[in-house]
This record gives sequence, C-alpha cells and structure tokens, in this order.
Amino acid sequence: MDIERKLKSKIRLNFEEALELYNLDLFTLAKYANDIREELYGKKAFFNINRHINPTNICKDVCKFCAFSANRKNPNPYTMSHEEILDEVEKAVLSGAKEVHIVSAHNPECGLDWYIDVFKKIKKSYPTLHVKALTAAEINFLAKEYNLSFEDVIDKILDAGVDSLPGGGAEIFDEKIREYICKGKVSSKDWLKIHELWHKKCKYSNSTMLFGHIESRANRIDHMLRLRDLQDKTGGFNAFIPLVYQRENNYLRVENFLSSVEILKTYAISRLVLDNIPHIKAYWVTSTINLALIALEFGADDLDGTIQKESIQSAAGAKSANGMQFGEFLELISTSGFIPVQRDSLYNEISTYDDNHRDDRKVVL
Ligand code: V47
Repeated sequence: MDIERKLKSKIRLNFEEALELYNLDLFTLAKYANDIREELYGKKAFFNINRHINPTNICKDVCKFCAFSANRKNPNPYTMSHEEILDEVEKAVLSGAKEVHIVSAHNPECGLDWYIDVFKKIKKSYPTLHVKALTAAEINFLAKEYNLSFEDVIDKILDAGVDSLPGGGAEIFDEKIREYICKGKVSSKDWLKIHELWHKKCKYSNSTMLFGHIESRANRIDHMLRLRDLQDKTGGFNAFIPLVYQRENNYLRVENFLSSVEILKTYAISRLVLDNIPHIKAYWVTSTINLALIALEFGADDLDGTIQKESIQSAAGAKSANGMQFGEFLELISTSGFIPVQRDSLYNEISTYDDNHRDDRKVVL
C-alpha cells in the first residue's frame, strides 16, 4: 500500500515509511497531520501558566550543545538557596502559575537530600501546585552519585511530592550521535528505562527530541519510534516536544541550520508517527512564537506556557529569557485562528478563551 493510502486509513507506519514522509511536500504532510489534530482537539490550542526554575547551572557533564551550564563560555556559576527557590515559587503562585518546572544542571554539591528537601518545602506551602521536576538525566545522575537504583530515587522524589517528570535529557537516542554531543550523560536505554519505571508508578511524563544539529532525518525517526514503542507499553507520555537546536555560546559546531520547512515537516511527522502520544508541543522558546503558531496548522496542539523566566535555551540564543505575558499569549493564539485553552499539567482544561475566535467573530462596521 502506498504511503498516502496508509495515512488516509491511519495505518501505523514503519521506519522506512516514516522516513519517506520527509519526501512528501510540506502541505500534504500538513493536511494529514492537521486532520489528526483537528479530530482530537478541533481548533483548541493548549497552554499553561507555569514557571521555570533552574536551581543551579554547575554541571558535572559536558554536553556540547549546552550553553546553560557554567563553563569557559558562560563563566557565571550559581546555585540558588532553598529560600530563593521558595521565593520564586511564591511569586509564581501569586501570579497565577499552576505548575513549576524545575530542572537543573548535574551539580555534585546539590545532593539528593537537597532536592528532596526543597520539593517537600514547596509541597508543604502549595499542596495543589503541580511540581514537574527532574529529568531522566538528573535522576540518572543522582542514582549514580548515591549508588542508588533508579527506582530508589523515583520512590524518594515521589514521596517528596514530585508530580510529573519533564521530557529533558532525551536529546537524540542514536548512540553514535549521543556519544558525540553528550558523552557521559544518561544513555538512551536508561532514559527510556527511567520513564518506564516512572509510568509504572502510574505517573505521567513528557518526552523531547533535540534536533537541527548533527543528526539525520533517520536519527529523528529512530528517536520517535523508540518513544512510540515505550508508549505502547506504558501509555505514560503526555506530550512529545521537538526542541529546535539553538546555536549560540556552545561547543557544537553545526554547519547547516534547519529551514522552517524542515522544522514544520518534523512537527507534522511527529504527529503522524506518534499515534499513541496525545499531545505534540510546539515549544515556542526554541521554534520562535511565530513558527510555533504556524506549527498549530502542522499537527501541534500545545505551546507550553508563559514560563516567566527561561535560562536554558535563552543562554544559547533563544529570545525567551523573560517568558511570555499571559495576555499576549491569548491574543497571539486567537488572532492565529485558534481557541486558547488554559490547561493544567495533565491537560485537564481550566479555561477556554473563545470570545475572539476568528471564525465566530462578526465584523462591526
Ligand atoms: O534536554 C539544551 C535542551 C532540554 C539546548 O517536559 C537545548 O514540558 C535547544 O526538556 N538548543 C531541557 N535546546 C528543556 C526541556 C523542556 C523544555 C520545556 C518543556 C519541557 C517539558 C521540557 O533543553 C535539554 C536539551 O535537550 N537544550 N541546550 C540548545 N542549545
């Protein structure tokens, strides 16, 4: 059966077929990806009010693509105190945040107890605030530092109140590329293992893919298929987040940068290949808000959130250091022809802002 017939009949694609999708023209891909998106969510575009907190940038690992961790190019090591973290959490809650996203570098000075303690303090003060914290790379780091199993670390952070895991640290699963761009970081196998163990506790997590550096299209498809296989087993991934590589202040030399067409194709292909992951997040930080809004026509249904402060990708050149204002977010989504839906971290809908939805808008002369 040819590939378009398979797409029409929603038959699952194998590796070769998924790779072949890149040879379809952009608008054919958009049509099939958008059909799925519309069937699932109509014109809704999801976002949340959240706050990113990155407690430390001191890192034992040396990932070539990273501009966040303190190093020769970024000589400003910092570690926040618990008081400073709680202060930020309080400000976030007062400004309406429903989620804190806490991700750090791998700092041997911040022990497991340091994390456990701060999660407990946050939960004690704000029991209903969703704590999305610790990537699989951080869990791997903590397990190795303390000679603990992944499950031991998972049990401890669950007990301390962590609600879900962010998708970071996945980068690209292909072992050769991984060895070059982030040698020594959690292996692909262990990244998947940690998420599997987390899902077995009946908890949700996200998944990411860093693309647009030295990986090939085949590496991207392989990455998506490894996620699809795990999702078949557990069903625990809420979202897939393709992260567009940001090029400044890091040690990865990349000759050719991706075109917007290639980025949009990758969003659309992820919607088509990951038939078992409910949400495709166009993380506006790495795609730019303009392309993220366009990605809503290419299979994506979620834009992440207002973030308030962003330190990882902005260190590498993204224009995201101060997040996005809530009102601006609403306006941009609705003037793009979508219905802004504020969601919680698990995609329960909190508020729908459809007053300005273009199709319903009457022109008053
Ligand atoms: O794993 C690091 C990426 C990730 C660069 O789960 C870079 O909801 C682009 O995972 N260019 C951390 N990306 C961020 C992350 C994330 C973000 C938003 C939402 C969620 C979620 C997760 O940032 C890392 C790495 O892949 N990253 N350096 C760079 N130069």
